[in-house]
Amino acid sequence: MAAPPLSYDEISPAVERAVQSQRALDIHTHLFSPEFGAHMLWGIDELLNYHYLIAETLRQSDIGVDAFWKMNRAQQADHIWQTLFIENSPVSEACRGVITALKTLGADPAERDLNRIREFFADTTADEMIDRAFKAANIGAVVMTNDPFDEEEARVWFKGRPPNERFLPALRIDPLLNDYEEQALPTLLAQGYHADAALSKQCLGEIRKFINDWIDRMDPLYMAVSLPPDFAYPEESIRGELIRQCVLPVSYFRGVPFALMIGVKRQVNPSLRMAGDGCAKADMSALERLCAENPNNAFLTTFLSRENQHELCVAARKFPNLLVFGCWWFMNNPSVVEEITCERAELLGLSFIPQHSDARILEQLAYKWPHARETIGSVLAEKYRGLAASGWRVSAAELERDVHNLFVGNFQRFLERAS
Ligand code: RAT
Ligand code: ZN
Repeated sequence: MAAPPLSYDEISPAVERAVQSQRALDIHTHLFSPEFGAHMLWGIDELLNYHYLIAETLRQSDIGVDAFWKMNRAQQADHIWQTLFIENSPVSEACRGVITALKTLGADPAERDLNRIREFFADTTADEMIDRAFKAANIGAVVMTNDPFDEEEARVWFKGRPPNERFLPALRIDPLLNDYEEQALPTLLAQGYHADAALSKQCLGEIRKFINDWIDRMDPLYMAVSLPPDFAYPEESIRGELIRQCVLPVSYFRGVPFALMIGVKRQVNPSLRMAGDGCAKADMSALERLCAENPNNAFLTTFLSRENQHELCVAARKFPNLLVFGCWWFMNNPSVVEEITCERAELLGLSFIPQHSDARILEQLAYKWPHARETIGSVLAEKYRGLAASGWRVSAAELERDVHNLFVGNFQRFLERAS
């Protein structure tokens, strides 16, 4: 017998329960497992030194950029804390995130005593913090961002795939597609591939082999690239050629989806280093052409500009081989997440992935997921209440099914179909 439908008043608490209790798969982060040594970032000083917070600090503090970069990590953390949390109220999303993370993980942010908070972190091992952060976020696994062009990281992979079921690989190929001659070519040569600057026929074969070899080595869930707002496709450029002749065929034959993260303007202010990137509206037709010309390829995508979000939903309606994911970076603010999630639900039903964390520092999981669940839960509750008002009542089991699909199932099915 079918489960009884929920009454109107039961809908919101039932959605809340389903959203809170569903274990998520975090499909894009910059986290690393302990096997990657110093790549794994965790602890209070790292949490404060998040590049989102560095940009905010340098707007408010009297010291200049150069003086900031001359400080050591702990001094920088002190300065960020003093500027953003003591001399001002920490209302930005990235600041509030630190507060939520501290509270969720068991430190007391209300005391405002950074040294006491440091003591709390000093008593915890990395493995314990992984357990705590994953539990606080209610996630089963995170997908890393794995760069075969990073020498130190590559060294870990050459020793063999770390057998860690909570940290899953994604093959990131930004240097290949965004800076072929300066960044990718030297690495290709150093790793023994007969590549050249002219992209000869032999070179293209070698690059396909490079991608294939790294897929063998990593067994990644997908391969990914971040792209500028002026990304065009097709295009007579190194990037255009490499996508057409190398990435798309390998992605198709190996059944490894290609993720395009579009709209980042790298280094708008280089003096801010990693905090110096910006964003702008991109041309949706590049993605539309990719999907239309390659109906048997699987594409994941997210855009960085708010101005692209509505047309992205419209594009996704046209292409079953396109799966939209997350509210990326500058989009990951409650007001924008609410707007985008609403827009997606209205145009795509439940056939999207509402969020990934993009966490760089382990403890960020303990705020990014709770914040995301809060907003996604309230948008979904409103949608189900609207349905009820129109005469359709869902059961608790149906709600759980839907939330499972959003947080895990849609991605898993997409990967299965691609493979
Ligand atoms: O969100 C971020 O931390 C950015 O710095 C980027 O790393 C971005 O998410 C990316 O994947 O390029
Ligand atoms: Zn990212």
